[in-house]
Amino acid sequence: MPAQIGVTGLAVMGANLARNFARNGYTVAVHNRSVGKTDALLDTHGDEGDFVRTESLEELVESLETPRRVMIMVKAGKPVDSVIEQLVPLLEPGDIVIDGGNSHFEDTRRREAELAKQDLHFVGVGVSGGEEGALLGPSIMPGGSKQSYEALGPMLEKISAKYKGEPCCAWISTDGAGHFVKMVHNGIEYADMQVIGEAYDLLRAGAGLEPAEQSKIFTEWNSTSLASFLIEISAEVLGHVDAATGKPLVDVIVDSAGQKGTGRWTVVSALQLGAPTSGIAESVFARGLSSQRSQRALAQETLVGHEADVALPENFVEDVRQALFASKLVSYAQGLDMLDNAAAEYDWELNLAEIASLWRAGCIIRADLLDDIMKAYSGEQAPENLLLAPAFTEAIAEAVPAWRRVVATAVQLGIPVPVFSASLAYYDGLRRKRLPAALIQGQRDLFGAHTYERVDREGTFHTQWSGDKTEISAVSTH
Ligand code: NBP
Repeated sequence: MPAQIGVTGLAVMGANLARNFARNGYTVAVHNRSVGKTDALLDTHGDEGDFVRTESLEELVESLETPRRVMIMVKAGKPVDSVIEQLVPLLEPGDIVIDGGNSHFEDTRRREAELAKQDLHFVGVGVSGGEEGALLGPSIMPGGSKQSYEALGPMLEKISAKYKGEPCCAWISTDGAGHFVKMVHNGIEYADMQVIGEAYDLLRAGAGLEPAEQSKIFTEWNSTSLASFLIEISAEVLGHVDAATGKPLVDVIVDSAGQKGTGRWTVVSALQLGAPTSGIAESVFARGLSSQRSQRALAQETLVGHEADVALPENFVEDVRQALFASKLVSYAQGLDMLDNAAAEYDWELNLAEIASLWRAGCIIRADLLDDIMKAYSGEQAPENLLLAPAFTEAIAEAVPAWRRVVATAVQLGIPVPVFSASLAYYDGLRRKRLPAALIQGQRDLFGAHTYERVDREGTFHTQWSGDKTEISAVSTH
């Protein structure tokens, strides 16, 4: 019997996705550049379903039913182009090439356009959930043509995570939209992890709570509006004791956070789109700063803190929980707003309610909150910003007093809270009646004749700063 899908690239993600397809009843042809990984997969898990062992891309393609579905799960970047180059001459019009790796969405746009010229579908698929998700059910964000989704979607939906029985997989939009949405998911993930880290730091350095005590607090928080996978695993990490030293594991881990690049991509893209994602950006910068170990070592000896000796607010732990919740909401608001910006720029039809629904299970940012976010965008009139959806306007308003207390206390104590404070600044910036941008427009007009608009009249104006300072109507050069 011909195989229904082929997977090439059988490192951890590819092998687990192949097993997931097989466990769900599909016949899966498997291939890896070096045959050892293929044999290792089949030796260990070959009895989990119907696999077809292949040693070359020719064999892989020959083993598939038409239209062929070939999923590439190799390292992102040049290896993907190399595999595509080898695959294309073997395929026929209508076949579907799927890239399930963490490719940059611009690469996906380029590849989709190139393959479309040869009547081949190229589908960039965002897959979230790590190794375990790939095996047990990830959150899946496919882009590419709608037509390709008809042939591929049901299979992806079947292997995806389920939230109350609903698949966490749906067609996102054309070309690179799936990889773009996955990238923004990762940006939100960075911010989500950082705000949890800031809460931990405040409770440790501010309130003197040991990791084991904090583990219990995080477990309690996991039954509040913060309930999420990341809070759950934070409780687990904080509760873990290092076998070698008997110390909390978190105390023996070097405080320098790594990154593979998707957070950075999100920020670069946000800057290009002009989308204000300050919380996400600060979370990427915070990882960068943490890894500047030699500068930090020197600064610890040199830079003065002048921390104030302030008393903690009365209900500090609850205040921190609320500040964490509010900051997290802002990260989601910024990420979703960035998707709106991208939809306009790249001509994608992004359904934010559906995207939030895909993140409710399987992925790293899965959280109870996402069901509420989905509902907020499901009405007739989608809010312009998540924070403007009535339920969230109310929820964040309740947290504001605690949020301000926490940020003010952190500043006094010299505890850095870049995402808590950037998120609060975003919130205030959004709601403020007048922003200092008016002065910036004045400055720009003075040094560069960039013109300005007035609050009381339509049109574009310029003051003749170097002349008699009269105002003239002008053509905008914003
Ligand atoms: P890796 O990213 O470590 O890539 C290893 C695979 O790429 C092996 O199968 C290797 O073949 C193959 N490969 C390389 Br390297 N260069 C190749 C080339 N020129 N031609 C053909 N094959 C080549 O695998 P992974 O960790 O399973 O990740 C796969 C994708 O999934 C990546 O894009 C990654 O970023 C993404 N990912 C996603 C998540 C998630 O949570 N969504 C997690 C982890 C990874 P070989 O065995 O012959 O060397």
